[in-house]
Amino acid sequence: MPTAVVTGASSGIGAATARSLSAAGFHVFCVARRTERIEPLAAEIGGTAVTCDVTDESQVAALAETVGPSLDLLVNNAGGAIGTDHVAVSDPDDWRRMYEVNVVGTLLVTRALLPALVASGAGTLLNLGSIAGHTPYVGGGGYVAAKHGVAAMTETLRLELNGQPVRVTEIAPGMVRTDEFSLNRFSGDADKADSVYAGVREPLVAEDIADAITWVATRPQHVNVDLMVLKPLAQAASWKVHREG
Ligand code: 8X3
Repeated sequence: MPTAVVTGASSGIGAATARSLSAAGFHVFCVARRTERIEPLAAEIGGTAVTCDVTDESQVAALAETVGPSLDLLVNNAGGAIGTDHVAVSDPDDWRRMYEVNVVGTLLVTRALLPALVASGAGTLLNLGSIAGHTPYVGGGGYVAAKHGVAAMTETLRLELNGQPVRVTEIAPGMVRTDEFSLNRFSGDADKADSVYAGVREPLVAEDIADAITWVATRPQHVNVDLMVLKPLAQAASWKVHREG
């Protein structure tokens, strides 16, 4: 049975991806900090729950031990946004935290699991970027900067791994309505989180992205999808969203 690691599996795109990959025949290591979220998910899909903070090197080393010497697919999904402050008034601690979880966390997990992906002889590494990683928007601030970092890291990795049996993909979602992304961005303020999606007829949902990830992962091994950008029909760009009412 092919194996997959999904980080940030406790909610949203990560949880949906774990389910989707399991349905496609993968044994999924569901990775997140919140054990109480990933244990029932792993039980539901017959996977393995691994409690791990991706920004903690020793916890990531323990994750690699649990996964073992060979791995077919790594989905670096853990990440998130904090606030929508303009650059001029941004809190550097917010930027540090966003860089830490989106960029350094992805680096640590990639570094630890890359030998196993290579050892499989047919590995796939898939990073969750964002449209924010390609086009800046007002208030995008540290999130835009961090996701540009993820995009750059993904391209760099593809260059450095050329000749190795590991495919490298970036999935770049636009507006996806998940249980936690906007709530976290606005420190639990449900009204602010809801306003992100106000009047948008049909934002993407986590399952839409999970579908795309599973499609990319199940292409024949010689097919490398470099970048996939997914937005709802109502979103022409991060800053151009059609709202009704
Ligand atoms: C999420 C997309 O537009 O909120 O990565 O930055 S956006």
